[in-house]
Amino acid sequence: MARALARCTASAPRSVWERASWPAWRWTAAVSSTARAAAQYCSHACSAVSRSSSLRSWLRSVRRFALRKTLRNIDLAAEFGAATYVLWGGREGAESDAAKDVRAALDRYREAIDTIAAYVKDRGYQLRLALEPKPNEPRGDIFLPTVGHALAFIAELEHGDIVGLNPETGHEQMANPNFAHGIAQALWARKLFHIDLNGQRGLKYDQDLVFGHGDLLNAFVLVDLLEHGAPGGGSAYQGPRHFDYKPLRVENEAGVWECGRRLNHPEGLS
Ligand SMILES: [Mn+2]
Repeated sequence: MARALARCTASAPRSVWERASWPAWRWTAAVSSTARAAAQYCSHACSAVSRSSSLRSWLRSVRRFALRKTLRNIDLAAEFGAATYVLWGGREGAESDAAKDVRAALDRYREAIDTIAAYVKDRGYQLRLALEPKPNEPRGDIFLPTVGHALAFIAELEHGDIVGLNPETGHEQMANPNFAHGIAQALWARKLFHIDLNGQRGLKYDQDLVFGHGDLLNAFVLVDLLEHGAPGGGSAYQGPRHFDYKPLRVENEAGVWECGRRLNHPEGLS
């Protein structure tokens, strides 16, 4: 089963790609410890048929292919005991403003997400879906570019009760809104299902730096918000804290794991 999951993500970018060679025990440990299944859109991102888009494709055959692949991946996520299924729509966008009818694209995406959510409910899976917004890269412009756009989209869903957000620090800061404010609004809407913490230095490509790099003051306020509910006080977030960053040590696989170990035990940094 682990090999099947590895195959599903074998075409994924960056660190997910590197995980394709993991043994079964490491897959199981990684998925269960982060309570996160491999993001389905990662598995579509490099597929030739998804070049223009997948769940929002103009071609019904591509949409059906993407949906079937996603539902198989949902089955795997449930089998691994994942609590959250992240959807990052990396290929869902455009380079030309006149190329696509955005309203039709949103109709198709709504139909796809509602179908996936209904499937999760029908099968009795204890899974929630978490959309991960990003403004651009790999597409010139990606649909649902920010936390605010995604929240507005979720409000239009039939099964929006199990659909929420997985915001990523760098993705928001690539578009320059205040990340801590966006997270506060997601909490306010009870839609913060998962969070990807990393670092970004302003308006440029997706840097995936270590959390705290870039806007350190905003990172401080964010931690205060998540852990202490500041400035109102009280615990504000009980969900997973996921560090989605590019490891600094990539000389070999051991270096990647050492980087993660030191993030969890910063007192051991030297
Ligand atoms: Mn992410």
